[in-house]
Amino acid sequence: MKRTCLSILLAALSCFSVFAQQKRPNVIIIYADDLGYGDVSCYGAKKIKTPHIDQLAKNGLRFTDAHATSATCTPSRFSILTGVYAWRKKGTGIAPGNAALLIDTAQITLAKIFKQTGYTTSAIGKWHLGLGGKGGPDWNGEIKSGPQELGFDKSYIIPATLDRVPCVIVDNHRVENLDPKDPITVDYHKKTGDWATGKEHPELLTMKSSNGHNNTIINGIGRIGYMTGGKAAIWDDYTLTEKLTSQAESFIAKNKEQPFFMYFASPNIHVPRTPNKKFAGKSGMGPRGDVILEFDWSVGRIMKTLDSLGLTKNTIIVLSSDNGPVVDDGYQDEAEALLNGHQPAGPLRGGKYSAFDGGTRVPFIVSWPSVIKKGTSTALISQVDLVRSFAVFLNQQLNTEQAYDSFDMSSQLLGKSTANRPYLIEDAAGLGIIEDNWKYIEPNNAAAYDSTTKTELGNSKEAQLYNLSADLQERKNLASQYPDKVKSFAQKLQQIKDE
Ligand code: NG6
Ligand code: CA
Repeated sequence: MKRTCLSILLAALSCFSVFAQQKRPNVIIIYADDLGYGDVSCYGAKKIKTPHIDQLAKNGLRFTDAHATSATCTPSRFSILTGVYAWRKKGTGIAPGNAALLIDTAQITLAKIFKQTGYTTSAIGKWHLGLGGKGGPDWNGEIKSGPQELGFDKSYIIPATLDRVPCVIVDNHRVENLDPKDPITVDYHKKTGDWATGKEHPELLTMKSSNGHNNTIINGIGRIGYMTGGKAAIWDDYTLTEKLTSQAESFIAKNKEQPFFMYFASPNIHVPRTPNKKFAGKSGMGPRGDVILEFDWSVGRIMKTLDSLGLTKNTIIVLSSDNGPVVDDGYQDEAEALLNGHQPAGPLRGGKYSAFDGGTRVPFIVSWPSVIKKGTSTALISQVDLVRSFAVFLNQQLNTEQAYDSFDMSSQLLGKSTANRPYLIEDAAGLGIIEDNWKYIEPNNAAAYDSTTKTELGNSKEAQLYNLSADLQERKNLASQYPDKVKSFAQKLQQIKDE
């Protein structure tokens, strides 16, 4: 379903009046990694306090039914930046650290929308969308294509995840602090060089694996993938958040006079969880809780920077997460033992990797103090909608082929409407679709339960149908009672896949 020209025109006109009155707002997306619906206090967490995120919510709009497009990272990031579902393109699952760039540089992106309108744009933090052309990046040369070829004027990124090699920062097109005499080699199939692996030398580990994570040891932590070289370029796990946050602060300060767009993708709260000493032991929930505090702190730092520069009122902040929560994601960090009754997915079933709502329904807060009325919004909305919504907001024309899956939800983002998205797709092992508070999960052969992460994955060989208004927990499969609904959902899903 595509939006009509009329609706685009109307929305553009309504936003134009907002613009006419003031300078174009700065826009910051703060994107957490694996932060669950129940992990922050403004979404009901009782065992942990996230004062800065809560303050953002208090002065902004807190969405209760907002979704990442996928229950894992790479596909959600693909969608938030392109407005297209990742499952339409092969090879967009969780990417290895040496993957080639997954987004076509000809594609429209969120960054391009802003850049074309004269914004200065940056990507800071976790990337995990591949880098370089076919064959992957040249870590020792110019790393191209990447964020800068997708509309970001500046990028300062970790290539993949905290647990994937290479554990280095890529500053624009180059690895930061790389000594040319000590080149980097990365391999995801076999050992390269003589650096110890977790498998061979578990005695060298400061954080033990609970599953996988037994390839090259970097800073005492076994990672996924093998690397050697680039010693001077290797990040420090315990100060990485601080470093990335400082970059974000500098970018804001440098661009205080002109509109800017910043995609700040925090590596928190993904594994390995290595809180700075300021937060270690502070949550009482072990490293997982401590890195939630660290994430909240970095949100606070960004808010304080805006405040000190007088930018708070005219800056839109969108805070969300790339997928739902996971407790044990492959390291022995006591996350489970120290949960103390905390429910990372809040009232939802499942979590990261899951087709149940815990997989994709995530915190989503929008704040723009000079314009958006504070409150909560029940609107069903997807992160894939940001591209078209901001295009409308900035009066940019997109044809229907661009940002294909993105709907204009600008009125909902501005708090002027709580109308639901007509339907919403969730991507885990199979696809799910939500419409009018009914949810259908297509039958698939994947496991129903993952014993390593202890996640209810929501997969079944049978069709599943849930009434989310009466059964938020997705416990009662009503498929056999409503065969017509199942049929029409299955048809609709097929039609969307075929589009
Ligand atoms: C899994 C990893 C997990 C995490 C995930 C990606 C193992 C056993 N598990 O394969 O630790 O890295 O991939 O997470 O290796 S994501 O948030 O980037 O999608
Ligand atoms: Ca993630």
